[in-house]
Amino acid sequence: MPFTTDLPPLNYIDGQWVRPASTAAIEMICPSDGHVIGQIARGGAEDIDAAVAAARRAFEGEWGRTTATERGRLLSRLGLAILANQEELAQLEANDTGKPLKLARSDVIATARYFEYYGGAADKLHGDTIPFLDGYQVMIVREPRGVTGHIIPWNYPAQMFGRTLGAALATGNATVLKPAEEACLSIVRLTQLAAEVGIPAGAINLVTGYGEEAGAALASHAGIDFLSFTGSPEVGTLIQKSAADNHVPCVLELGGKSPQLVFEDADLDKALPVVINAIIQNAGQTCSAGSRVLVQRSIYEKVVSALAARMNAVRVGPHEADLDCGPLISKVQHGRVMGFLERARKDGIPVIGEGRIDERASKNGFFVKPTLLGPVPLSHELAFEEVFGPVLVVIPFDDESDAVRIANGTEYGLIAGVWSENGARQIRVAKKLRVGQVYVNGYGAGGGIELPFGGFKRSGHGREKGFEALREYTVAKTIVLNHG
Ligand code: TXE
Repeated sequence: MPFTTDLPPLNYIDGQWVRPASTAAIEMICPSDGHVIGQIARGGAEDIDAAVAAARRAFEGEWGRTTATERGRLLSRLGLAILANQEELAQLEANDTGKPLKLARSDVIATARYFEYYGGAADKLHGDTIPFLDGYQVMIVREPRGVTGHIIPWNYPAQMFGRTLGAALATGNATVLKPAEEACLSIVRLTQLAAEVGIPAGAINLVTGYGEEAGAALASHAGIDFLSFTGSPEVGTLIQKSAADNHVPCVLELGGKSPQLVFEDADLDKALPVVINAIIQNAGQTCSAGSRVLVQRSIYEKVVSALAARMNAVRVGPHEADLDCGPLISKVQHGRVMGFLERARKDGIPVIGEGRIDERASKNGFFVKPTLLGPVPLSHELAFEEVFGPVLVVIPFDDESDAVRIANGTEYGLIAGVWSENGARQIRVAKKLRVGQVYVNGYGAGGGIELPFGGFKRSGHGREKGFEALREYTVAKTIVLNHG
């Protein structure tokens, strides 16, 4: 019996589950075999208007009057409710995204962690005082931004819900969320849980639908005070332009072409399994996927043959088979990744390792063989374009400065991994990389709720996760008191 869900194709606005103005629905497809697993509402501009108005009322009403401690308690309760329903959420997530069940399960635990973390952090953000003129007391208080809009992608729907709403709600904002049309059923369920634990009406408003409809309406809405977007650089540019029209600040997280630098003094036994995992996790559909491996020329042959052996052992299959990799999210993304591989073949880029698609994989699923290619010249698109699939490219380098130059040589700058046993080199290189996170002798694709995360250059700006996100979702107000 194929998995289906009876979650209703409704939006959640002002504490009520409501039909979209258009009454239309979008079918949700399981990427493992193409069957329809459920429906979501096809929300549009009218629904976004209603959601923004509800958020404003909540911000000026009951939700706006909650104390930080009360908000923290509600978020902690949501974390516990997620853990109590973790298997149901994981099944929903795996069927909706095609990711292996074990990954869906750890994603759900990470989602709970976001609410645990921000539940605990809610009353720990405090202001400051500044020494000023005689007879004056100056206070800096941190206030919520107000109504925040959130547009998020399909690669980690549940985690994205936790990441973007955890910090916004902890700091007292009222939110409007537009998840991705490709996968967001877990988010519908998480919103139900948020209502069940008592998060007041209007604090979370959910409008599902297409990016060009509901998403564009939210991004250009004059009634919001802040926007958070995770997705492609192309749409990120549109979002920033819309935000600028309304003088609304935004945080953008736009993916990357993250390098993993392997120096000749690296511990290869430690490094190589991590290097491969950093690209096959979630079938490479991770903003921080380690998609370029930069290898010092003196160890190039040794590293490439060891990486090829590991890539050849990677197994791909449907989510329920729980292998190393699942399918890609959609036919569109499948076509996009296959296009990169096809062009690389025509351009004569050698394939040096290739994973295997399991016999249980349906012909209707969006499967791609994880592929290792190299050496890839710096001028080739595979050396600088985000593929967003399980495609790892190898690029040789001569010395430390060459490695840093190549690592920084794309328009992206999200995260990086440095593999070396030389302490001075570790810190020298980490400081020179123009990225938001550097892992030394490790790689943290997608992990680290506590760690500020965000990019340089085309990878976006602003920071999500960790305590830094609490600052992002608040503004400093200066109060000058004349007691002279
Ligand atoms: O992203 P989109 P797509 C990259 C990755 C991938 C490529 C395309 O390289 O191959 O983007 O993926 C909403 N106004 N990343 O097409 O379109 C959309 O509904 C407002 C990296 O899925 O950017 C969804 O909710 N909103 C990435 C969200 O934007 C709009 C994760 C992301 O969709 C809109 C995903 C519009 N005009 C893709 N158009 C990462 N940083 O992790 C779309 N949306």
